[in-house]
Amino acid sequence: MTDVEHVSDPVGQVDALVAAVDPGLSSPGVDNRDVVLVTGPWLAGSTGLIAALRERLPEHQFVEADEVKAADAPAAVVFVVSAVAPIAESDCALIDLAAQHTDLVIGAVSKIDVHRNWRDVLAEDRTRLAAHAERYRDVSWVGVAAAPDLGESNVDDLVELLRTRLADVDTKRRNRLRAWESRLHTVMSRYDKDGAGGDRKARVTALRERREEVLRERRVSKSERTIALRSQIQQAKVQLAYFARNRCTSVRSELQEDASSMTRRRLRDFEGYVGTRVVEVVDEVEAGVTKHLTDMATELGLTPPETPAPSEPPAFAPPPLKSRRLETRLMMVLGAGFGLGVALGVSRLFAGLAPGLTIAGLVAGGVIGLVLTVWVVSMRGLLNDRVTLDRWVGVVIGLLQGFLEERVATRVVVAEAALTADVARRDEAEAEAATAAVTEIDAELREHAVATARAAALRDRRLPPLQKALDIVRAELDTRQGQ
Ligand SMILES: Nc1nc2c(ncn2[C@@H]2O[C@H](COP(=O)(O)OP(=O)(O)O)[C@@H](O)[C@H]2O)c(=O)[nH]1
Ligand SMILES: [Mg+2]
Repeated sequence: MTDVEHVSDPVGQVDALVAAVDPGLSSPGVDNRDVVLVTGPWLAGSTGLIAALRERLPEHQFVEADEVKAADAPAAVVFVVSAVAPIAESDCALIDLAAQHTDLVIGAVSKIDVHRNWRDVLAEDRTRLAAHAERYRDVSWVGVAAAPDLGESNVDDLVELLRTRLADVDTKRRNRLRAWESRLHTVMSRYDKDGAGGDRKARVTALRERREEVLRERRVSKSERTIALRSQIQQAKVQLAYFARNRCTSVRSELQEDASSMTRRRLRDFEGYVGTRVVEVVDEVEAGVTKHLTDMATELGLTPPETPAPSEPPAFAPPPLKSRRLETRLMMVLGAGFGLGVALGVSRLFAGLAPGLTIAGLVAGGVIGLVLTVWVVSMRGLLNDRVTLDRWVGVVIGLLQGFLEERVATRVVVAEAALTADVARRDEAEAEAATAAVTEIDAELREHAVATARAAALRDRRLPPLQKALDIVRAELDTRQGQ
């Protein structure tokens, strides 16, 4: 490569250097713009400095940061920082961004008219920026006062520096090298990142967690529902049996009370009345069982079991009131004896008191004896009926209780079967949904793994030439510095 070539087309020369390593690397992908970018942190004095520079160097174009695009490569970057304090790490990051595609960077410490110690600040800025990155080791720093509070502006040093550096042919070459360096660096780190699956890592982790969660949820909900159903069924058994017994006890005492105050007139209707009450209690218990089972199913998120057809209430024999003929006869005999005794007693009493009234006494004694006999016999009969009814009520309710307990047990067993089947159905549906979700997750995980492996292969293939090109660019930048 001759010097003539080098001077006439420094950009093409640098590009050729890189393309020699890999013909695919034809351009660093930047727009060379013949402008000077003047930028810096907020209020450092860029706008003021640009105004002063435009006046002093009309042959050059000066722009602020908002006038350059990301792919633009300015010919030079003037980084303005106030002399009020040394730069911070955030300022260095700003320089990195501004000088991404440009090698020529000049540091300008502004407002030196008001900050007497600006030289110390400048020295500190130089040290800090050099420490931030190797490439800034040889950055030139100058002090400026573009818009001083008093007197003339002072940008002479900067103007002088810009004039010589922009006229230097080597500047273009170095700028191009710098553009290549950052381009190669960016491409390499992208290959690196893709190959390591960095972008996918968060998604892959999220997918793995979701997969675990789906499986765990499934396990938990399955066993939870089964356990809950079992315990609810046990409770239903106990509570409903107690409910049925309780109803029987209260209806028994109600009916027995009725029986104990039974009158002869109500005697005939009593059997029918007991029959009605029995049917009512059966209906009540059936309704109670239905409600309990329905509530239970709803609470467990299951379909309530079907209500079976109502069953026939238990049949019972009528009260044994008529089979008392023998006893009645005996009572008649005893009553007659008792009546005769009373009649004799009364007639004697009359005879003793007034002998003239013996006949009347006999008649009166006979009448009283007869009345008493009839009364005693009928009282005895009623009392006997009451006792019979009381016992009969006990038997009927005993039958009813047995019937209800069996009915409750049967219904709970039937409901348990239906609900268990429902749980199984739901479990199966959930298992299917979970399997589908896991399959989908696995497919995506596989996709990521394949894509990452592909990116890693690409990285392994692409990195060596890129690294070689980068080494060459860096070597160029290092050895020909300051030419
Ligand atoms: N004393 C002094 N003040 C300056 C100087 N340059 C700019 N300033 C003041 O600093 C402030 C910010 O200036 P400006 O150029 O707008 O800064 P920008 O935000 O970086 O564009 C303004 O109040 C200016 O008057 C300077 O050289 N000396
Ligand atoms: Mg401004």
